[in-house]
Amino acid sequence: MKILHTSDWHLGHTLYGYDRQEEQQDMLQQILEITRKERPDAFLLSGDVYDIPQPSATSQKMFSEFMAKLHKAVPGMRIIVTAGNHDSGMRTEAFQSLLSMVDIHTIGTIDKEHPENHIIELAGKGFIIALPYASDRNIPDGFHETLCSMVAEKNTEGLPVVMMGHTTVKSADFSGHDQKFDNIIGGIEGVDISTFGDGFDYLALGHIHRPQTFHVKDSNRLIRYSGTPIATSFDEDVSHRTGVQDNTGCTDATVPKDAKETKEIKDPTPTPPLEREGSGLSEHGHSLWEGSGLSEHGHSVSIVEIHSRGEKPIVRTEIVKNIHPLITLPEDGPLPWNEVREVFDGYPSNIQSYIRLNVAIEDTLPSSAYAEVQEIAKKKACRFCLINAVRQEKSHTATHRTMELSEFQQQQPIDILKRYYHDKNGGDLPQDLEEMFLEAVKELEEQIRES
Ligand SMILES: [Mn+2]
Repeated sequence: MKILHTSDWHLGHTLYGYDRQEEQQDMLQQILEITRKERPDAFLLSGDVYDIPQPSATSQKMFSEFMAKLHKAVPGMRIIVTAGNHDSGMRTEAFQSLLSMVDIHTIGTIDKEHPENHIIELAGKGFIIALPYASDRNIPDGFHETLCSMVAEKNTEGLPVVMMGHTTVKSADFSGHDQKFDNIIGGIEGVDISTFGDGFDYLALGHIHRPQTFHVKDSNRLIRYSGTPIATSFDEDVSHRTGVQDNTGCTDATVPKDAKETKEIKDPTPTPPLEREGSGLSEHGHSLWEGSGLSEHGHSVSIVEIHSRGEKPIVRTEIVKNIHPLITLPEDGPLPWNEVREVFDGYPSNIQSYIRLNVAIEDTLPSSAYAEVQEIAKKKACRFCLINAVRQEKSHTATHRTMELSEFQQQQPIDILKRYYHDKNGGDLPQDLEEMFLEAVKELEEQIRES
């Protein structure tokens, strides 16, 4: 069985108020061409089709026209679309009866009464278990295992089994993820891999925008996030962070030919205090997966081939390029305002990219900075988005060290905030912020008790 795995399209997404329709149409066109070339048996879209639960008519039209093209391009191919946390589950299913006539399955909600509705059989090829995003309490205990055993019963020929989901798995790498909009993702740690049971060969996940693979220990099973085909935030610069040497597939024009590991830039997006390590340990201390074995070359869709049940899936990526790349200047990290202004002034005027400027400051940004930047932007084709003021590390000694999971679990939320604030700003958390935070936590706890 050959599948194309993608997720997190976020159709209708705007970046700092700029419309991205043109890029999204181009992204879809590239995915169409890849599909035409690869001719998979199934096309899997693992959630976050749209950016918001009530997408505009334009976004919906973009999606439905694309589905029609996809179906026409490879007529026998199954298309399976599940809802992500950005989608409305009910809306995802609105046209299901009609779409199923052309082998398009849209699954938006958990069907406890009819679990068989989550199973799609590709005769003689394999099985797909399709699960949308759902909060823990909407998924009955052991639901994944029930589905796996239903499939196992039918699967007398030993065909491959693929599961789809939209969630956070433990130890996933969040870097670049815009958590402002995704704070309801099953806790900071996410779901233990064992939750999914062992009745699948490949788990096609959506939700985390950074592509990554987990190898389930002592088995051939793979769990993978395909990642976003085009970035939804400046921090989703996949190729930068992986330090890929061969960058032929880079989508981001800031990556030089001899791309090397760039240091992490301090940004306003929170990163989780847990840092990913070489292996993930479950609560019981045994390793559930081993580190990623697949190198990542920028934003892409994944092509997966599995020959039979129990055999190791073969994964490769097909690059998707963004016609309007997201660029952070200066390339080598923040500089003082005067220098950044010069860098921006010297940026080619004909590149239609999005621009973020990283400015190193000691106290505050010069008040004239925005006016000056607007003036420069007027002469250029690029879309200026923001100035990211990065406070210079003063003499403070950051508590920058990895915390053990057990240690982290013993921390109070306020301690985590204090640590985070200190790492970010080099000082102590102001009293008023502390009070505000404690009050919010208290309110939340009351709400949880009442519900
Ligand atoms: Mn997403």
